Amino acid sequence: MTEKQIEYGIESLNLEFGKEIVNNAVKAVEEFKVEVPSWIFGKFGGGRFGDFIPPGYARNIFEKLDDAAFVNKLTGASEQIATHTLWDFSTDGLEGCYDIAVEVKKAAESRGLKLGSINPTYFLTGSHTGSLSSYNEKVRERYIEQTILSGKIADELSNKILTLWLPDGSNYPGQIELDKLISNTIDSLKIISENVSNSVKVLIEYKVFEPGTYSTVLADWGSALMMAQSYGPNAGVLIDMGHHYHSTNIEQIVARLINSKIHGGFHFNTRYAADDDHSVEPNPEIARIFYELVKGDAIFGSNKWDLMIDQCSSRENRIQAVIHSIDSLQISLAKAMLVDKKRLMEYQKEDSIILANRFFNNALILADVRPIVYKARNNKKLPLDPVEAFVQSGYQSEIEKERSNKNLNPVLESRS
Ligand code: RM4
Ligand code: MN
Ligand code: MN
Repeated sequence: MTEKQIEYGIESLNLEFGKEIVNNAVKAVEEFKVEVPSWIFGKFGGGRFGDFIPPGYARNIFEKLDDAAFVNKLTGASEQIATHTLWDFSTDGLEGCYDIAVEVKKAAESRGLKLGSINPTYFLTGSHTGSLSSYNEKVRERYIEQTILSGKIADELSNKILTLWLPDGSNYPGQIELDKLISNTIDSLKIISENVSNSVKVLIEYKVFEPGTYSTVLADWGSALMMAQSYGPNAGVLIDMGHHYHSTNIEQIVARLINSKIHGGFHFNTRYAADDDHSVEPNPEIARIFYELVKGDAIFGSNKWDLMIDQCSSRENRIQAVIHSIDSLQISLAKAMLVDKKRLMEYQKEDSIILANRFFNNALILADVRPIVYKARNNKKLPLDPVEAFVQSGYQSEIEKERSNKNLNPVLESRS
């Protein structure tokens, strides 16, 4: 879009939605921040793509920080980077190390970044019997210890948010008592809450399935909430887009948690691809989720949720993929900002179902909000199209060259 097109676009949106609403949408996009995951930049590949390894992948946390800093430079929206304890703060993938986290914090700051949410890693070597739910006490102890350390890192070095995702569950009916897995998890969380500072917010993630599983311990938002309640008042629920049945109404879960004043967080990725594989695309569902987040004051306000991109697909260019996600989130936010709630409520009061639906979708689906997003970027002197700016920058060929030459300490090589 040219400057002229942006201005005409804004004028036409002003005429349709009102100047104030459009201005607020521009401001919201300018201020919007989302965390990016360190693991998107790493090797994380394999699966059905065989041994495909993304060219120029970051080999350790410091190279991941370099990539994240470049993404932030182009988008101005992602100064916080989420980390995984055993991928990013460990020399052996078995134990976390506080001193490495201190070093990583410094390295992040020197690149204009901050550490975001800290994710204890429950799914690497030794997790085949689960983590916090394991019937093997030694295994439970090991993961409890890692979580307490992650809590300390969150408290002292990051944004004081600890996000827990457990792969725990069972593969066959009868393999293990379902209620035992639940009570083991509750017991582990109690020990963790006694040893993690109250200033740390703990967000518990759920996932309805894992390939090959018969049961997952934390299958849905209700299970996550139960666990959060057993942890204490600092805990809440973390929604991950890709962790649901296709038919789940995710925006309703957002509304429910906000309405009940439960601490919340959101991992953005794609719905149709199971799990956290793909980039966020601008679509009606994401726009509706943003409508709930905006309405509930969860993006900027006092009830701020922890918003993070969680994706790790390996076939596409991963830096482009994460920038694409940020772009899609900004578009969805702009759409949500266009809904005039007062007028919508009038239709609702009159029980004009179709009119309410058309009015809602006019903003969330039909409006072309690119002029809003571009104007926000213009105001911040950022490239209008950050994916294109990445392509033009030559960064990809630079990292491909540099990262194939340098000798790295194999211990610090990304294990992702
Ligand atoms: C899990 C979950 C977690 C993420 C890991 C990598 O499926 O979504 O949030 O940290 O993947
Ligand atoms: Mn997630
Ligand atoms: Mn996931």
